[in-house]
Parts: sequence; C-alpha cells; structure tokens
Amino acid sequence: MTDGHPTSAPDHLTDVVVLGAGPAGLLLANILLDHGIDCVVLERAGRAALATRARAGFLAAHTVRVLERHGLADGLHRRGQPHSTCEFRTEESRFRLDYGGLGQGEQHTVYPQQELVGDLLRRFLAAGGQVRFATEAMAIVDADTERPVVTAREPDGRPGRWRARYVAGCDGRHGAARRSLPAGTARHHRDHGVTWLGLLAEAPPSLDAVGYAVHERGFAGHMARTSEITRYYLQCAPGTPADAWSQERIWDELDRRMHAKAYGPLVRGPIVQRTVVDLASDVLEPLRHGTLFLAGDAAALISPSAAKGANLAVLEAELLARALTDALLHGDTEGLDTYSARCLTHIWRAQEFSHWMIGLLHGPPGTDGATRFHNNLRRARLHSLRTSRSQQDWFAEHYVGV
Ligand code: RFL
Repeated sequence: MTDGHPTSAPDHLTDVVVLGAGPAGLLLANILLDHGIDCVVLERAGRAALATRARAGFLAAHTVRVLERHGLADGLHRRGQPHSTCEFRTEESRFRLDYGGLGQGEQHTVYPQQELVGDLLRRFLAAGGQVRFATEAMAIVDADTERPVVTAREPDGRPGRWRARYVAGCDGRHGAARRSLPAGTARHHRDHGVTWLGLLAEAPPSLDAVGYAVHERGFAGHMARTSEITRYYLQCAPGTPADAWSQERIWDELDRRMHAKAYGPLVRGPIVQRTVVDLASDVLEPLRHGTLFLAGDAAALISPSAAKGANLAVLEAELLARALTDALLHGDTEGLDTYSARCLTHIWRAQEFSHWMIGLLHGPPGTDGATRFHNNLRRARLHSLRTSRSQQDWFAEHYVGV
C-alpha cells in the first residue's frame, strides 16, 4: 500500500502517519490496520506516561458502540461500570435525574481514559502496529500536495522525516497538526473565565451519581472513576496554583459546597493528582488542509463540563478511518471531502451543550446587580430541569449523546 516512490530522501514511507497515541489516534490506527492499511503512530510521550495519564472517564453509549463495532470493547465491558444518574445540589435543595430512563434511554459507561488508551495500544501492537514512542512531530510540510511529509524529533534527538499519503493530526491542542495549518484557518475560541481544580482522590465514590453542586462559593463536582478512585472538581479563582490548597482545605471546601452536613459525608482519601483546568473551548475550521486531517482535541477543544472531549475524539476517529479506508482501498474520496463538515456539526452541538452546562453550574463572582440577575437565571434553569419532563428529556439526550 505504498505509492512506489523511492525512499532515499525521506527516511520512512507509509500510507498514513497518525500523530498522537490518545483515544483518537489509537482508535484510528487500529481500524486502519484492521483494513490492511499501512500506518505508523508517532507519540511524543513514552509508553509509561500514557498508562498514567488520567483524564476522561464517562464514555457515551455511542462511544461504546463504536468500540464494540471494531472489537475493542472487551476491557470496558469487563471493568467499566454503567452509570445513569446525576444529582444537582443547590443552596436550597437537591434533586436527582435518572437520565438513563429519560431522552433516548442511554447511559454512560465509566471507564478511565488511561485504561481505554492501554487497551487500544495493546491491541494495536499485538496486531503488528507500529508506535514510535518519544517521537515528537515537529511539522507537517507539503500538506497541500499528494506527498505530505511529517518532520519529527526521534527519541535520540535526531531529525526524522515521515512521508505518507495522508496525515492524521490526533496530537491534541498543542500538537504539530494545529501549528501546521495555513494562516487562513479559522479558530473560533472562547475563554469561559472559569477555573477548576481537577482532583483525583484515592477514595471510593461518595455517592452513586455524578454530583454537581452549585454554591455561592463556587462549583464543586463529584464523578466516580473506579471503586478506589474518585474525581472531584472545585472551582477556584483563575490563576490559583495547583498546590495552593492543602488536602484538608480541599476536603473542607468540598464538604461545604456539596452540603455534606445535610446530604451525607464525602469519603476522604489522599489527593493523588491535581490539575488546574481553565475552562475554554475552541473549534478549528475547516478540519482539513489538503492531505492533513484533524481529529479529537486537535480539531476542537471542549471544556470538561459535559464530558464530551473523549467521546467526540472517538466519533471523529471512526469517521476519519472510514474516509481514509474508502480513499486508500477504493479510490473513493467522498468521505474525506465531507469529513470536516460532518464533524463540525457534532462538534458545535457538543459545544452548545457544554456551554449550557457552564452557565448552569457557575455564576459570575461578586454581589452586584448583574451577578444577582445571572444567579436568578441559573436558579430558573435548575428549576426547569427539576420540574419539566421535556427539559429533562432534552438534558438526557444531550448529556449522554454525541
Ligand atoms: P489526547 O488524549 O490529548 O492525545 C494526544 C496525544 O498526542 C500526543 N502529542 C504528540 N505526539 C507526537 N508529536 C507531537 N507534537 C505531539 N503533541 C502531542 C500527546 O502526548 C497525546 O498522547 O487527544 P485525543 O486523542 O484527541 O483525546 C481527547 C481526550 O483526551 C480529551 O478530549 C478528554 O480527556 C477530555 N476530557 C473528558 N472527555 C470526556 O469525553 N469525558 C470526560 O469525563 C472527560 N474528563 C477531560 C476530562 C479532560 C480533562 N483535562 C485534560 C482538562 C477531565 C479532565 C481533567
């Protein structure tokens, strides 16, 4: 499946160079390899680092179906947990939404992202796939020709060159794919002005639901990961360093905002990871530049407020795999031609819901008239969600769907 050009100048030749071994890149590479398409994954990190990078955990029903379709769901069926309830806590009260019984009746599967990445990686390597770890893509050149080249820094520091028919930019928001787009590419960007301290606690979940606490001191969130690990979020002032708060202060603040006195204590344990997350969203448009295609966080960054990022990455990777397979095996490029527009429809819908969630969960700081107005709107939104069946169906459909 190579194009028969001499290999003397570029060192390596393949059909598809995939940048990044995250959920997007590894799913894409697995599907391509299953179809007998030559591909290589270039990954900046070492293998050990991938195994410990804890991020997402809530997989949508669509994501599970995609993984099942490609025989990649064994791990999540064995170790993932179904999840279908969220609980909102406010200054005045709390209510639960069993979203699994609303909308389209779909639920999440809780499965840590690093486990999914581990499964995809093992399967790819076992099938004979090539991952070049500790290899950083620097740029994609000649993407507007039929012979794009990826320049890279090899593990020993020497430059490398990878020539392909197509390049899949799955290397996240700071990757080489984004940097290699032409100046005319639009980047729609929104900084939400909200910062979360993302925490992983070595403690079992404290409630059998995703917990969203809306509080005058700021948002707090609770999300199960495994029976021993729980993710918490605490809204903090922008610019707060990750280590600014002691463990005790973190737990006291979580207790206060989640109304632990009224609704039951949180199970405490050591905080084993902290990340400062500035809530921001962006969308690149188009997601294609000649023979370079973007997927996952490289294509669009979405705030984690609605747990959409990894799910979009999976959806896009499958679409791109299908399009590349049609082009390379059958000479049919329609999928490649429509790839960007199809993904953007899903991306904007997810952005819209994510944005709605941000508005639901946070108010602006302060006590002036505008703040009070916003907070009353937020209360009204929560009230609708609590009392209106059609609003609940809408929420469920968008919350689990991509
Ligand atoms: P990834 O996972 O960032 O993988 C990109 C890979 O590319 C590598 N890389 C390079 N490799 C070669 N050359 C270069 N120049 C490179 N530059 C980068 C990186 O090392 C990395 O291995 O992107 P991908 O595959 O697009 O997947 C996206 C998801 O990781 C992301 O959207 C989610 O983690 C977002 N997210 C969540 N999404 C959900 O669907 N559900 C959740 O519950 C959820 N929780 C979260 C999240 C993101 C979080 N952070 C990072 C803010 C919770 C958190 C705290």
